Amino acid sequence: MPAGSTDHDVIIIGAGFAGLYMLHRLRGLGMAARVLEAGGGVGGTWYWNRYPGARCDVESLQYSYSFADDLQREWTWTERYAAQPEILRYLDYVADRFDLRPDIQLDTRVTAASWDAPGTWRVETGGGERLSARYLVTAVGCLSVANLPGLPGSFRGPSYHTGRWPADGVDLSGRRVAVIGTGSSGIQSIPVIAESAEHVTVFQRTPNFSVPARNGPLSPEYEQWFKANHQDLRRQLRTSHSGLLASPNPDSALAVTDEVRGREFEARWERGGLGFLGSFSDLLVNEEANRTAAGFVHDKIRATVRNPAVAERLLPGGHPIGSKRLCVDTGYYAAYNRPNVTLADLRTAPIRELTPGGVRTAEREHPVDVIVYATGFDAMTGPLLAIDIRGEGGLSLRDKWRAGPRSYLGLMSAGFPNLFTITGPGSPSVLSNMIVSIEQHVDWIAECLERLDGRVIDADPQAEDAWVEQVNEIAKLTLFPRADSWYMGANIPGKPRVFMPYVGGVGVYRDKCSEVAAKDYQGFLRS
Ligand code: N01
Repeated sequence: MPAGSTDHDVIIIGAGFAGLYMLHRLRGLGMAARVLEAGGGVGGTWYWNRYPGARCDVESLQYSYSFADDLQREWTWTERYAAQPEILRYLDYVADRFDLRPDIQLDTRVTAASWDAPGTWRVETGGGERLSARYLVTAVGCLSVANLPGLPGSFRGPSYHTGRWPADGVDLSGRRVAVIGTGSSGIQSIPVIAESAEHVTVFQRTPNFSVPARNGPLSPEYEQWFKANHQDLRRQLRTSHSGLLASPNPDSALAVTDEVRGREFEARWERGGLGFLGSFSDLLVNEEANRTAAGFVHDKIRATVRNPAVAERLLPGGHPIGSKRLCVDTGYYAAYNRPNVTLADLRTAPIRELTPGGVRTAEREHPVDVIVYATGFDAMTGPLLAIDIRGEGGLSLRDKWRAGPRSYLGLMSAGFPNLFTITGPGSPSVLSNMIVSIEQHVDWIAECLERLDGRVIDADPQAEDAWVEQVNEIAKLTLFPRADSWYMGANIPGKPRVFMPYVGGVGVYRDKCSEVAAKDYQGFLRS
């Protein structure tokens, strides 16, 4: 299809896993696509999150593209869980391997996009460039807008957010470091920073559940087996609940004896990783079942942390395990046995202000040289709403989503024709192996564009309403809404409290999307 009166057929925003694959697929269809990327390189989340200890919590062989047999044969991962530099090398390799770079424009932040009827998206960049395309695809990631808490006072030393870590690294050796936040980023970075820092003070507002990764070198035998069975394993990932090979146990935690339950938890704790939540089928839907898993982790924390008072302060209590993203760590709890790690519990002594030389809580001043903000992201909607997106009749996405995101299948939002949102709110996205979800969305969008053959598509508002209701209804059947999590928008002051991802599972969701396409895009309007 020729670009016609627009500069490009498609503009893709973002050059992470999603944007790179989208570009590759569109090239295969003969479409003229341009990727606009804010960063100075490709990689998306893996370009920005370079903090010490940054590592994927999904196993490397599963957290990789499946679309090209050659690619998966050629690439060798070194560890069970890949560290950030290795994933970034992989994405750079992919960009070169498929010759994607000529169509990727780096250092280009999209600031606005508006629909110009009957069929053009007009896109503006921070550098003042104006581009147009018939279709717009966002590949902006779910966790790419950093949340900085804006504490009162001022600190004279350097401070860094984990998700905006300087590309040339930061030398923290011999420094007194404050780490604010104990989500996945804090929990991964604290033990690594503690190895070289003079002192680490951890400012914890909410204790989090974490399970051991049991990371290590990837065994050549396992890799060979995975590659030999690539097709079948990838099919299993695509049809599973979470996009992971986690072998979920179909039994209820309450239907077995204490001994059997303990053995199952222990086996999964020893194996390491997110599969712990698959110990029993009802951990995320039944509070009593959930408490058994939480109690098991509490015992592990008590057994690991030598100072009983510190151990008690590390016990997560206010939310069911798994209702906030489960953390996967290497040596997190044991780090509190080090003489150079101190826990500052913000529940008993909140942060009052930053001082020139440190952080003052209600209790005392903690002198530090560097502050690391591991304070998370304005998740899921943040990256989309950071762009001033305007659809039919100037409708602003910020206005439409004021009370929470509304989309059909997480793929399109009614009133914003020809705009596709890869892993948008209302799709499994962050509750799944992101690569499985990204590939599914990219394939669905590519097929849709091919079949549209230049026509305009929009979500039917009725189909959207029904989908939003379904997303909410399924979430209510689970324990997820019980937590003040970023899934709920609860970490950002003023953000509407709505459970944003689709919790029904990637297999069920994939079937639904395929069925919609097979029924001639049921629930979408074309003109
Ligand atoms: O962010 P978070 P993250 N004062 O929002 C605290 C993915 N990820 O960057 O819970 C003091 O989870 C906040 O406290 P509270 C993964 O999906 C993946 O760690 O709001 N503290 C919390 O402890 C993950 O879930 C990997 O009370 C403040 C922390 O900061 C997601 O990214 C690695 C505060 C933020 O935790 C986000 O993780 C890393 C304040 N004013 C991340 N404001 C992988 O392994 C916030 N906090 C792939």
